[in-house]
This record gives sequence, C-alpha cells and structure tokens, in this order.
Amino acid sequence: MTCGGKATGGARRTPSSGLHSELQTFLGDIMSVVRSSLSAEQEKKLLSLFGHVRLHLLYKASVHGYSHASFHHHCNQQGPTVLVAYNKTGFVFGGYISKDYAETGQAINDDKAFLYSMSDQREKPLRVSSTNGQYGFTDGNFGLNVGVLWFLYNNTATVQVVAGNSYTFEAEEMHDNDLQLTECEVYRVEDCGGLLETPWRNIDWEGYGTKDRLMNYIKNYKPEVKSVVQARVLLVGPVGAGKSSFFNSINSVFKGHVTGQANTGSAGNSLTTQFRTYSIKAEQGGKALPLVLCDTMGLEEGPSAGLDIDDITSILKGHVQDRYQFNPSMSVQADGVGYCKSPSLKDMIHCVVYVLDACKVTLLSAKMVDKLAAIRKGINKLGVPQLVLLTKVDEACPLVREDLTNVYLSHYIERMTREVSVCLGVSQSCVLPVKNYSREFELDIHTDILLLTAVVQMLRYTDDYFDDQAGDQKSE
Ligand SMILES: Nc1nc2c(ncn2[C@@H]2O[C@H](COP(=O)(O)OP(=O)(O)OP(=O)(O)O)[C@@H](O)[C@H]2O)c(=O)[nH]1
Ligand SMILES: [Mg+2]
Repeated sequence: MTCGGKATGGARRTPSSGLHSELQTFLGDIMSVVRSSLSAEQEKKLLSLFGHVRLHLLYKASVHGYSHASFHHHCNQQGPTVLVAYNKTGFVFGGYISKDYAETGQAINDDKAFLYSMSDQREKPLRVSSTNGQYGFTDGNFGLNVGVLWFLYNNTATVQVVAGNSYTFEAEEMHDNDLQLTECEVYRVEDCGGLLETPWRNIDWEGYGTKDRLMNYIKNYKPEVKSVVQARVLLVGPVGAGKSSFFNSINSVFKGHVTGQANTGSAGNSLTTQFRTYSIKAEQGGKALPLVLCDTMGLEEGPSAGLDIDDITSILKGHVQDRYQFNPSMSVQADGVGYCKSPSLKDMIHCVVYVLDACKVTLLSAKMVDKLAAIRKGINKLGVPQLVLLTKVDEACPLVREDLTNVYLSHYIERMTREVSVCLGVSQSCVLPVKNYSREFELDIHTDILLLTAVVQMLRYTDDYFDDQAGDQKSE
C-alpha cells in the first residue's frame, strides 16, 4: 500500500521556479511513495475486523509529523478511518470510526466505532466496542480521542489514558502498558461491496485451452494493411500505473516465466524516462509477435511535468524513435536526436491504451482528468482507437486478490470500470481490468488469461484503425 490521494497528493511540479516550489516538489515526491508499516500478517488481521474493505493510507506520523494539525489536514472529511498505532512491545492497536473527522468539538455518536489490538502472540485481534453503544469519539482538533485513549496526545508520539468508561478493556491486553509509539498511521476504510450474483463480463477461465487459444490468436494476428507487419500499441498513463509492468507481464506469458526487462517500481516521478518500443518473441529464440508495445514516461499533473501532450502527438505520428530520452521541460524537437523525419504507417501508433491504477481511480485529481481529456481530444482527431487498462485489480479489491476469477464479480472493480469510463468518456466495454505480475516468480493461468484477453482486445481495436486506412494499402 502506498500513500496518495486527496489529502497527501502525488508529486506535483509547477512551472514556477524558486526554493519554495522546489521544496514543495521534493515534499510531493516523498509523499507519493509513503508506505504502510503493516506487515502482510498484520494487514490480514486488521482486515479481518471488517467486511470486504480495502485500506488507503492517508497519514503517517513519521513522515507527516506527530502533530494534530497535520493529522487533521490529512484525515478530515475522509469517511470511515482506522488509526493504527505501533509500540515497542510489538503491539499494534488503535481505533476505527465510521464518521468523518471534522473538528466540530462534539462528542460523536458512532455505534460502529471500536478499539482493537493485535500482537504476534494473539491469533485473532481484540475488538472492543463502546459500552454505551452510542458514544464513539470526541471530534476535536487533537487527533483521535475515544474518551479512554487519546492518540497523539499533546502533539507527541504518545497515547494518554483518559478517565472514563466509554470503552472497557485490560491495559495489558490493549497495549501491554506501553503507551510510547514508534509509528502512527491512519487509513481510509473503503467498502468493496462484496460479489455480484452474475459476472458483468463473461470470460472462459477454464485452463490451458483458453490460454492457448488466446496466444494463438495473438501469434497469428496479421495487420490488414500490406506495409505493416506489427501493430504498435502505445501505453500512456500516470506515474506508477503499471505501464512497464504490463509489457513485462505480456513478455513473461510468452517467455513462460516471469521476466523484468523493463524497469518497474515506485519513485516520486516516472521511473521510465525513455520511449521504448518492445517487440516480444512468440517463444524463446522464436519469431517476433505481430505486436509492439510502446512504453512511455508517466503523466504528471503539472503543465511542464512528466510526458507532454505534444510528445504524445509526435509519438502517434511515428516521429519518435526507440530509446528517445524524454525531457519534461521540452517537447520532442524536429531537429533533435531520435526524431524520425518521414515516418510511414508502420512507425505510427495504431491503438492507444490508457493505463490507470484501479486503486487510484477515485483519487484522480482534476488536473490529471483535464490532462487525460486533452490527450484524448488530440488522439480522437488523429482517429486512433483507444482503450483503458485498469491495473492492480488485486490491490484494489481483497476478493480479487484472494481469487482473480472474481474480477468480473467484484462490485468494486465493476464500479471502478464504470467510473473510469465516465471520467475518460469511453464506453465500459473499452475498459480492461488486469493484474500485472509484480511480486511473483511463477506464472499463474488466470493472470495470463486476463492479460492475454486484454491484448486480443487491443489487436481487435487496431484492426479498426487499419480498416480506416486507404483501401489500396490493404493486404490480400
Ligand atoms: N499488485 C500489483 N502491483 C502492480 C501491478 N502493476 C504494477 N504494479 C506495481 O506498481 C509499481 C509501478 O509499476 P510500473 O510498471 O513501474 O509503473 P509505470 O506506469 O511504468 O510507472 P512509470 O514508469 O514510473 O511512469 C511497481 O512496483 C509494480 O510492481 C498490478 O497489477 N498489481
Ligand atoms: Mg514505467
């Protein structure tokens, strides 16, 4: 889990110069890669306290400061949240509230609020509800105060025990009598909504027959235009969305094991800084597939940050060569290195795929949405078909993480595909949810089927582009 979204934001670069904006850029860069301190085991235990939810990190005291002001800046108006405090004895404890932090100064009725505690020794977390069933917490401007425990007391890494009987528990069981914190985090708790009765898109998950069929379709694909042997598909999207991972994943499926040719990972700005055109071999030492995946630098919000709209136009028209080094402060120059002056149809882009992180759909900033709309407008003018790849479905929904075949049954993923289609102005049928290989060593049949299905759809859309080309160019 990484930290981002409304409150913390991502890396933001503005054209203004000066120390202040440099510092803001630097802080933005740090925030975009803030990571959860929960171990996989602790996260699992914490999630067991809820239904089908996902956690989104909003605030981390060691990064954002043990300060009430910072706490409320990051956590106010975020809906249900859970505070996670860590102490030296290894206890992880805190409180869940289902209502907003709003600094009203009022005692808030919240019958869903509870305190909890987890430790390595205890298999199941301790869960303590409010004793009078009404009082949940006091909504002041001082962090989380549940009337018996006051987290971040006095702007410090401590918890204060407050007299009261709103929650009852043994101190030893809750925090092992250690109220000095080593870390304190707050997560927004997002409801994933369970599973639909019937899938919203049909897919044949049944084993190797399906995978072989999809692989053969891709291997035998032939562009409908004589002069072109490989369909060129461009991947564009925000920093860290999974563009390079998608190429690695498709390459892995055809190689037969997980590979990492393109660099992937998390940094404040785009990890990919070059334009790359990747061919994929149908099998080890074999022929290249009739498909080239073109990887780009990530999009950022600011006007002179990340990939430029003019760069995208140059790429679409086939002017940009493999390994062109992007320069965020200057678009591709007609007289510069890596510029192809007279491209032909085979160098142009035949299908554009917007790559978006399913965990961040609801957090796309207005600036990013505007940027995507401007890009889409430019691409529409050139008549290039467009699709959306919704990555990280495993991180977005715990039910999908448990079993990838739930991807078209998950309420949450269905909702995200709808939101994406509205946000980008494309039909829902253009949205392709996938899980890229990110931490695995071995291939998984269902991951492969979902990835290959997306590629087949890209090739079908590419055909639409070739259909639009002059009739005399068509291959027999
Ligand atoms: N769990 C999960 N992680 C993913 C998935 N796709 C990508 N990741 C991880 O997300 C991080 C960013 O992925 P990249 O492929 O580097 O993203 P990118 O869009 O190429 O990013 P830039 O080149 O920086 O613009 C990496 O740590 C990946 O392992 C996915 O489907 N599921
Ligand atoms: Mg990349």
